[in-house]
Formats: sequence, C-alpha cells, structure tokens
Amino acid sequence: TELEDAIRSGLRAGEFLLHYQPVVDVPSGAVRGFEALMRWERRGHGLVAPDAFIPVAEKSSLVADLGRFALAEATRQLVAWTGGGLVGDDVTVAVNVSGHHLAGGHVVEDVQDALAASGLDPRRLVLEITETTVVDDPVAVERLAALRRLGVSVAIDDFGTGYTSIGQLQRLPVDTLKIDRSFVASTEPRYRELVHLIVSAAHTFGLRVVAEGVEESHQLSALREVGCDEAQGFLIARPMPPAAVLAQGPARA
Ligand code: G
Ligand code: G
Ligand code: MN
Ligand code: NA
Repeated sequence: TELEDAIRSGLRAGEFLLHYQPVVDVPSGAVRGFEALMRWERRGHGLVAPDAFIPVAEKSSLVADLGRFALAEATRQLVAWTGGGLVGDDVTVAVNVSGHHLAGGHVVEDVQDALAASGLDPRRLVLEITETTVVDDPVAVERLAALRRLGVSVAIDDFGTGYTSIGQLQRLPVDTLKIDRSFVASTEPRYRELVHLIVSAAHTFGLRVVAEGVEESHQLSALREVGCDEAQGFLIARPMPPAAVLAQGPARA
C-alpha cells in the first residue's frame, strides 16, 4: 500500500527516530532507565505517532525492519550517553518489540546484532512485549527464553489488559511486569487494591514491577505505599527527543 511504501522509503531516508521516557526508582526517584518510543518525522506530515504506522507495518516484514532500527538506535544511543557521562553504566533502555517481529522475524539475531554493533552490555537492554503476544504461543515463549539467554531482560507491557494471570507469568521467561496505565489512573479503591495484589504476587514470583502512565503525585504516593519498584509517566517526564534528554543532564541508576 501507499503507507507501506512511505514507511519503507522513510526508513531509508532516516525519517524514523526514537523518543525516550525516563523510568525512575519509586523509593528514591533516581532514573533507572528509559523507554524508547518510536516516532516518524514524515516529510510533509510532521511527527507521526506509532499507532499510525506500527499496525500497518505489522502487516508485512516492515515491522521487523522498524524493530531492527529501534534496537540498533536505542542501544547506540545508550552507549553514546554512557560514554559522554550523561548516564551511569547501570542505566537501561527498553525497546518495544512487536509480537509479529517476535513470532515471525529473526528477533534473536536482530538483538544479537544490535548488541554486537553497539557494544552495549546485554543486561542494560530490556525488551517489552505485550502480554497477548506470548500467552499460548510456544514459539514466542521459546524466543523469549533464547533472548534472555543472551542476557537481556524481558518485560510484559500493558499488563492487566489481557488475560494473563500471575500464575501463568511465573512460567513465562520474563523479568518485569509493566502495569498498564488504566490501572494506575483509576481512583477507585478496588483498583488500588488490585495494583497492590499485582505487586505482591509479582514479587512473590521474583518479578519487578513498573507502573506506567503516572500523571499525578497521589498516584506515585500510592505506588510507593504498595511497594511498586519503578514508575514512568507524564508526572515524571514525557517521552522526549534525545536532545532534551541531554539538556536534562546526568542520570544515574
Ligand atoms: O509513544 P506512544 O504514543 O508513544 O506509543 C504508542 C504505542 O506504540 C505504545 O503502545 C507503544 O508500545 C507502541 N510503540 C512505541 N514505539 C514502538 C516501537 O518501537 N515498536 C513497537 N512495536 N511499538 C512501539
Ligand atoms: O504501550 P506502551 O506502554 O509502550 O505505551 C507507552 C505510551 O504511553 C506512549 O504512547 C507514551 O507516550 C504514553 N505515555 C507515557 N506516559 C504517559 C502518561 O503519563 N499518561 C498517558 N496518558 N500516556 C503516557
Ligand atoms: Mn512500552
Ligand atoms: Na503499556
């Protein structure tokens, strides 16, 4: 299609870039890492958000091309920031991996290539996968296990929006749960209790918990009370271009 062609040529022309949103340690507020979020500076259209092109790219192997770009760029950027003294050498970067790339592409090789080209310590790379892509897919589960054998960690994104139970997660090769922002945003006491339960259960199984979409300070306080490990959201910082991360100054884990 026309949009697929535009994505393909935009990728060749260097129109794709990553924005970065800090992820902080809840108790201390220290920056632990960044989530890389893709943007398209499409000629004649301005900045295009991923919802407008990822689903289209997922109809073909284009999604793997975008995935390789994100992996290469995010790892390169983190190494550059570390070398420049902007971030400590424990700070991580999280890249969103499409379920289509995980299931259909050569994701293990792609991650290996990005690590080799950048020289990034694998422990500093987090791969975010939505829960719906891994449940009931033995191939996807085996690929996640292979990825973890490379030394990278795996986070389940948007946790709570699918049907995965904590019991299932315990059997999946994952390290971290990212609680979907709809749970974080709710002011209903029973949702707050649900977040508490998710954190407790995740900790029981040795998983770390990141809360997404934190917009208000009372939400951050509530997360601190229930022992949530890390948080990200507009309250802390919006996703921003690399130059803005640079302008913010040093971040250490
Ligand atoms: O930044 P936000 O509008 O930025 O992102 C919207 C959605 O797009 C989120 O669900 C996010 O996970 C997804 N997304 C952002 N960047 C990427 C990416 O590099 N690859 C994939 N597959 N999804 C992404
Ligand atoms: O699905 P994923 O978690 O990867 O998506 C991240 C998306 O959430 C991006 O679109 C990002 O811009 C957005 N986002 C990040 N922080 C906040 C927040 O505090 N509030 C809202 N509404 N969206 C956020
Ligand atoms: Mn994500
Ligand atoms: Na999410």
